Amino acid sequence: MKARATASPNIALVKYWGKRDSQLKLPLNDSISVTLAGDFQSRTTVEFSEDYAQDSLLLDGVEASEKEMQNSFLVLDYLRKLAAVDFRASVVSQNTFPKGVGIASSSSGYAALAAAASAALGLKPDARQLSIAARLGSGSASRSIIGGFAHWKAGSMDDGSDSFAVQIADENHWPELRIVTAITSAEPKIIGSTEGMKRTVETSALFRQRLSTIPAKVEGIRQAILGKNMHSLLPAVMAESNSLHAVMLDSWPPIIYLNDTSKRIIAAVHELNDASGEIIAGYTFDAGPNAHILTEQKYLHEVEKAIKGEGVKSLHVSRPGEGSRIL
Ligand code: 2P0
Repeated sequence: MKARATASPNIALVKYWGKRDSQLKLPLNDSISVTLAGDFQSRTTVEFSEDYAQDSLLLDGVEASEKEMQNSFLVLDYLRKLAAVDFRASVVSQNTFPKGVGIASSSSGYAALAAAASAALGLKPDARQLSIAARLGSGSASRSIIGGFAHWKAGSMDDGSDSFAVQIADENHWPELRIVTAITSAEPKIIGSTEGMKRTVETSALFRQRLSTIPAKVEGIRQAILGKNMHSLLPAVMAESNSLHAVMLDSWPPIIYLNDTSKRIIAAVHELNDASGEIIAGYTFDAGPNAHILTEQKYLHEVEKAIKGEGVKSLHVSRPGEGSRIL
């Protein structure tokens, strides 16, 4: 009972930040993302056996932390119940991310785990079930099951059965789209996402206001993706990223992920758009200082030139990619 799967990270265009159930990782709002192709992948092998006394998890050759074990256990147990078996699992996961790039691997990691474990158990889950299983490991992993553009619906059920990601458009829908990741720091996070979003929900008054803006943003960004409309997508994506970092700053104690280079990139993108007389680039930042800049292939050179410079350690170019798959 052994299988191997791969999944890639996704970049949120409408952000997930705040839970209504921390155990089941149910979000307070819908989110939208693009799954990346290329360099960044998690490859995971899962083997179930009656010989194993307990679950074990090796990440890039290192034994997983207690937190990672707990989250993986939630994924494995959900699938064991579906398959009606009680075997323990050995999980070995490797990231193909270039070393020290400071890219979070939880979205790809738990998506690959859910896909490999389902296959090892002989399950044939649909995308909904796979997305739910991945979500139990890490919220954002629910979206890495899906190729191209994903919409994770928050749902309203207490058991999370209606909280999963669906596809807006596949990875071939917008072949000219590029996501340029500018690495500005490879330092570990000052505060993890799980803790950070909890702090925001508990202390930020601005967060309530943010939630009220999400439904219109989700619809606007969904339509912009379907219409491949850079001019409506990019301003909405930048404003959404700024809204996320505003509620982080409004938390107490404040959460500040952006560094001076991140802020310089924000200014450089606005200057580039002003100088071009149209919107050709749009930034978005997650729980860290690295920038993800959306553009199209024909503007790639200009965008790279504009954001390169002091503090940018490396640039990685991706395009929309496939969802999780069995190897
Ligand atoms: C996102 N982030 O939508 C947002 C934007 C970070 C900022 O999803 O607690 O690692 O494991 O569910 O999925 C990071 O949160 O958090 C995240 P948990 P996760 O991509």
